[in-house]
Amino acid sequence: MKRIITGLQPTGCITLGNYIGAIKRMVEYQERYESFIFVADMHAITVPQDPIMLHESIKSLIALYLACGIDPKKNTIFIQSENIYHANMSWILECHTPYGELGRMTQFKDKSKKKQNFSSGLYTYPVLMASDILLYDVDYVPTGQDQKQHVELARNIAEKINKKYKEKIFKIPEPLIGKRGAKIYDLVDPTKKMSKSALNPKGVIYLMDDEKTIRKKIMSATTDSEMKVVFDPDNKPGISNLISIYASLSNKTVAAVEKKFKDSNYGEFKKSVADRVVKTLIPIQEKYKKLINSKDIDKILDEGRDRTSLIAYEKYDKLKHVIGLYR
Ligand code: ATP
Ligand code: LTN
Repeated sequence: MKRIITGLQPTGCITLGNYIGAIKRMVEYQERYESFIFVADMHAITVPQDPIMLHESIKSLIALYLACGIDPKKNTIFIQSENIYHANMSWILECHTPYGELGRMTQFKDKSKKKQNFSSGLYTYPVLMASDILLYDVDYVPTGQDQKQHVELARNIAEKINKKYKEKIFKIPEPLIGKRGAKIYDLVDPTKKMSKSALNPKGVIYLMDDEKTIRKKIMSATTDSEMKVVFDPDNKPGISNLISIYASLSNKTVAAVEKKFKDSNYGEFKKSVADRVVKTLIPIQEKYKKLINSKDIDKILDEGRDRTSLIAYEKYDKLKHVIGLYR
């Protein structure tokens, strides 16, 4: 079975965009791949975090993974900071990564522009991500388009080290980017990605929003004056986004959704989208409430930490030996 790994950062509240673009895909992949999924808590501290909020978000994200259908029998679920080899190997990888290459990363350029005193961690962030990936000899890395450049950097680092030490230490991973329509946009400004860190919450559906809030946000989503439920992202970004949401949550194609609503007005269509989102999120929220204080989570995380530490130790130790770091 091919192996995959992905992580989400425990920053802010998880959105419908994160669910459709990342978590739901992992639920589908768990049937086909040997899957590793983790909470990228060390990536989260590349920008300032409140310690209490961060602590709460870590466990909350694990409970959400489970509530969304990530099956602990089919996935290895863990917290990045509980496995010491991620940071240890990241240091060795940093020492093999040209300084200039990190400065070219789009995410770094965007995020560093917004802050005056950003941390060095924001700069080396992609190397830690390379470590997350390369420790496990994965075949694929499911992520959004925004993370593709980071996966490419991981490939470059792996190839460089394999070549330098003339040994196949690392498997070269491939990004697994979701298909078109898997990117969800802000409901108020449908030209912008639906994002955890959006300033206006009206455009963002959070996984924990109650039914009334979900309906209100969808019914007031920005559309156009044409009154045709047709997928045309350039000219009708609002309606196209709602079509994507409906298609993804009902596992239908965009064409099938267009056909289903060809005689509907926007009000009727929006109501159906809202029904579909409510039908998806309310059961997740109920499961989440049961899981968040359950002892099962600790057991799953202990197992995840122990299993991944064994695998990661082997790779880290091999690398140390190859580069001469042993007595
Ligand atoms: P931020 O607002 O801080 O940039 P984010 O909402 O983009 O956060 P991340 O933690 O960076 O969230 O992303 C987690 C995963 O969710 C990534 O794989 C990313 O590609 C995916 N994702 C995030 N937003 C969307 C979206 N609007 N549509 C589809 N996938 C998304
Ligand atoms: N950078 C990613 C989170 C992340 C990740 C990874 C994803 C950290 N390490 C390894 C895949 C594989 C993000 O912000 N979405």
